[in-house]
Amino acid sequence: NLSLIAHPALPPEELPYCPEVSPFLGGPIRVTFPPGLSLEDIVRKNPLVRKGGRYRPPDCDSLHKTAVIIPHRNREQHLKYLLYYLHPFLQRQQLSYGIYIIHQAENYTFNRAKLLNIGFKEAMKDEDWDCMFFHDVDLIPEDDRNVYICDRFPMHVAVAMDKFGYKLPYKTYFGGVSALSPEQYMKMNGFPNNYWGWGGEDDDIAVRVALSGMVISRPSIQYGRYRMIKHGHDKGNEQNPKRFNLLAKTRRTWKQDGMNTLEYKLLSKELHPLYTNITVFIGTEK
Ligand code: BGN
Repeated sequence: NLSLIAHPALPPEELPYCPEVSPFLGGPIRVTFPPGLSLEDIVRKNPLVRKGGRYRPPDCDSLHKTAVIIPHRNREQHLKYLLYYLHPFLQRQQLSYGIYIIHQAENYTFNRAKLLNIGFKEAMKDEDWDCMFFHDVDLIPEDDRNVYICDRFPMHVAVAMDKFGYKLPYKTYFGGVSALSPEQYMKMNGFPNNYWGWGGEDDDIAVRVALSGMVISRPSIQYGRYRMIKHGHDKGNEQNPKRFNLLAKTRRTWKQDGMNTLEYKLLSKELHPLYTNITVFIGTEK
């Protein structure tokens, strides 16, 4: 019996394509934070996830290859809950995917956008991903019809967050979760490297989308729903007082700052059971 012996080790080329719409989608997700959850529990619940947090559907060839890039420092609890929800969510969507944690070493000021640039670069060394999801660690998606695939234009995905009353806080908001194809990403020279601390880098990214001749695409407000995990103030991520000035100059700076000027020191790349952990030294503000 061919199907018995050949399954599930069939190479993807020999499997039928996955359907346009996954039959496993369940719609709304009730998000809670079970106490005592461990990474081992999550590993046990996701037997098909391979080393480095990689997955492909066992019985069909996925039409999509998505990398999820998560900037990180000192948020282990948040990461655990995100992984707990994200792995089954992406599997129900029948995606081929990989999850990358980009960990900023040392205690200098945090730089979210630069970590995202590094995540893009490192993930593309592994695989020819067709879509990158740039994902804050404290946002849990609440509906699996919010499919993690790219669109014709850079997509702002976290359009309905609980903390903003499930609507956009303002029209050009681009924070939380966004998704770009490698082509879209390179067209805007990636993200800025010079926003140290909290705020403004997402607005800069939105400006870059426009300056590079694109527009923002968004999922439906019914699907792009997120629950934010409550947290106190992060040390080392104070509000950036320069953000207003930086943002006023984006038009003049975006071509000179971004993927073409990205510098960092790769300290380690480890394949954990649920994610690839990339630890980098990114220096500090000059
Ligand atoms: C905005 C921040 C964003 C942040 C949202 C939501 C700035 C720049 C001011 C010109 N932008 O105000 O970075 O994601 O609030 O919290 O601070």
